[in-house]
Amino acid sequence: MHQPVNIAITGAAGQIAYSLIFRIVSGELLGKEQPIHLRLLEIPAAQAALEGVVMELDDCAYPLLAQLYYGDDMRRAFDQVDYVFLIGATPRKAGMERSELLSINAQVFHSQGKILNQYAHPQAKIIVVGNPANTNAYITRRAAPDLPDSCFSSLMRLDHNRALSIIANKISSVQNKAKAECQTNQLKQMVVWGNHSSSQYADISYLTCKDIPIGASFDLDWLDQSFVPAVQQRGAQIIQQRGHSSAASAANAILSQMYDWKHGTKANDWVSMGVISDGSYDIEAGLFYSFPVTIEKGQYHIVPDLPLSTRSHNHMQASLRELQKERDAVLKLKWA
Ligand code: NAX
Repeated sequence: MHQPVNIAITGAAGQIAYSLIFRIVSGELLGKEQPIHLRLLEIPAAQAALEGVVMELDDCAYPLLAQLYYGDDMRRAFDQVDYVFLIGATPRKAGMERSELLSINAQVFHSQGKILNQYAHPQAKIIVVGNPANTNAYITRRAAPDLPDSCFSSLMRLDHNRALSIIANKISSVQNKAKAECQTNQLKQMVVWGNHSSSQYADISYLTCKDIPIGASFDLDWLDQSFVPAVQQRGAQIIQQRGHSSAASAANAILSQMYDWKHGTKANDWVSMGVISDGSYDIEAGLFYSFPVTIEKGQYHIVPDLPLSTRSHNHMQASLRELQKERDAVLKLKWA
């Protein structure tokens, strides 16, 4: 058995956390030999629901759960924390302006960033999930100046997975073959650029299937009129069907993003991840933007020098402009 690691999850009584916590504690993220000190953070109003989640955790009798804190104390939750999942956020309510939501959640992530700065392990891996995820990551990072950029990411893996699945289905339907003929894990080098919003751009320019380039085989009209909007609108479509936003698929994406961040990306492949821009691809440095990244020894690197078509560049700049607007709006807030 290894030394225990500290894992914190905010929004722990929410629907995504309910699909995530049990998978982590069962060993799916760090293996069956890795004991876990788990910290579950919630607002005071959700403590009763959180206790219910904890009762269920007890009932699983997980051998890897070596220690558990649950409550509303950020300092206890983030003390020497190694892996952080910032999921908790205020949802948008009927009649609420997007700017109002941005302002409420900005304050949440600003205060969490400050406490992480003081208490987290200096090499912690922090994934921001609560929306608007990229701007919340920007705020969290800004409030934690003593932690390196490399500690922070925002969740873009759900969008990446959605894009893979749509393409796998498309290939299977065009070839009129069983889905097994094109598994998502045979597709490599998918990119979703930009913001986790409807301005994001799913890009198949570099896509390979069984290591053979296939990007050029898709019809541009289909890409522009069907594929790109389908990925952008998938979240809204799920809300319409289910009456709730994506939860199991979001938890699955969070687990995959952290898993790859810890264990590394596969040969000849990359993943889409919201990371701080270094100015690559004409994206303003300092903003959290989804790039293709490779990961080695726990460190991510933006894939350099991919050729960009004018079409791609235009899409990417549109998403950048949206992120700049969000950033400008939160920087106008008093506390920023
Ligand atoms: P839920 O409303 O089910 O759960 C959110 C939980 O967060 C609630 O229990 C609430 O009490 C708690 N919370 C609120 N403020 C908190 C704070 N300051 N500290 C700790 N906990 C706090 O939402 P859920 O469906 O779990 O979604 C959570 C967030 O993920 C939302 O902001 C949602 O928009 C966002 N998503 C982001 C995705 C991404 O790809 N980046 C995809 C999935 C999801 O839509």
